[in-house]
Amino acid sequence: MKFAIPRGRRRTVAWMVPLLCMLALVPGLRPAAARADNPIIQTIYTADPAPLVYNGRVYLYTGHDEDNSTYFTMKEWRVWSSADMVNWTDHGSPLNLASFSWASANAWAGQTIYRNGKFYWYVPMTVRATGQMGIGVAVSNSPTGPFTDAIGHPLVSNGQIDPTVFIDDDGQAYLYWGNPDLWYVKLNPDMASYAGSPAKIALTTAGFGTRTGDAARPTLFEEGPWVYKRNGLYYIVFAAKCCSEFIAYSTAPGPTGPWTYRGTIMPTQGSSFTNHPGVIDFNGGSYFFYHNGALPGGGGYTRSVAVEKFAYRADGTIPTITMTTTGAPQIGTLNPYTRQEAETIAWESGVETEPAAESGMDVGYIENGDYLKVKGVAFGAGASSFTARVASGTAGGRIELRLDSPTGTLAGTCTVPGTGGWQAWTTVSCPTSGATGTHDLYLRFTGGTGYLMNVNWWQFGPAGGTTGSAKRLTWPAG
Ligand code: FUB
Repeated sequence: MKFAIPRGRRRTVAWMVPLLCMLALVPGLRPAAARADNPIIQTIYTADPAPLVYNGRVYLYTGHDEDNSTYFTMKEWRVWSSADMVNWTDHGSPLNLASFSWASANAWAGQTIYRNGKFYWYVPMTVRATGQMGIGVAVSNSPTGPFTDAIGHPLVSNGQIDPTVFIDDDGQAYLYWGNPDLWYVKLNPDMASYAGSPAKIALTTAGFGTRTGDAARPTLFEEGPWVYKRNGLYYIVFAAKCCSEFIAYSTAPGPTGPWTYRGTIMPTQGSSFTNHPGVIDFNGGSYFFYHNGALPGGGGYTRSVAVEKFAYRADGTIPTITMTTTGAPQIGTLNPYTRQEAETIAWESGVETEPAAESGMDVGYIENGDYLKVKGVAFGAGASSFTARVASGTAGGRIELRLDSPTGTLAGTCTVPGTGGWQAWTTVSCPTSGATGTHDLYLRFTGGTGYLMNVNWWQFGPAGGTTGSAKRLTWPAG
């Protein structure tokens, strides 16, 4: 089903294309457009990243800044995932304010953790009955949901925000949260109740640095704590000072301190007066997630999640990390000979995503000249065919398969017919040639005016394979 989203940001992205083409003519600037893969999500504005490593993938939980926001107008949370840190799959929104009968507004920064076969997502919201911020917990059997309210009421509610959750090696789980204070409570093994009472972590200047000019907040701690343990050392990374914020961190020998302030991780940068950290180790590397206002139309209330790879120093301290437009390097390559969701994207121009009636999400709102970039696609000895699951409520269009840029080598063109509806799915296939080795793949959409088609998934057939027919096929849904 089509639903209306303000399209101002999309149009602003589109006007960049001629500019980038002109820049491409300047010696030394040619690859700039193709390399800009950070922020990692471009279809909507996202904020407050909370990554979780599970089963060989990074699941990324974010908030969603509404287009044209003039406040933290946030109604839902979103989930994305990636195995390679550059191509991110959109899993939609499995949790929103309506999931909590007691909540009324402000779907702000949360975090998800795995325990005993279930995923627990801690999120702050306004409690309707009190008008104060409280923290709820949602639960699911899957990292991508659906999530439901685990207890039917706030887990904690003291007007403060930004929960982070951590399970120590002895199995004790801790929930931390706060702005302006820093609170914690020991969670019970069910992850949805707690023993004892919430307590404050003492905000000392030795522990959290010195802020000047604000007597009410003598330390740098502002909000957005992210607690974890690495090589026996406990870390709390947090948004520091306001406003604009920077990201700082402290370490401790135990989960509740005593904390020692260690300095800046990410200086104030990036057109958003907030920032928000999420830190993981994945596949042998360390990654720092944050948000900024780098997308067109971006700013303090229209933020976007980005990521950088970094290396801890030998003593466990964290180097200064600077925002980039390139982001983290790709881990491995993407296999085009297995089915890939169309909503697995490194970069895009002009498209949006939506729930697909037959499965998962689809890419929609596609107009002439829009494109998807999928990074580091390993064609190997060569592809001979391309198959895509498509729908069109108009007359359809064409999918051009281009290598390394939206105007790069054309490896094939698939014609998409009108199918009688935006969720009336059919499968089309076309021959391809010249796609060998590893390339960034661009699915560039062409056709008439207005919306052309939706795409649910795609897959190449290898040279010598059996899916090289140019005819239109009708395959079962899913
Ligand atoms: O996204 C709303 C609020 O902005 C978060 O809860 C804070 O951490 C800040 O990023």
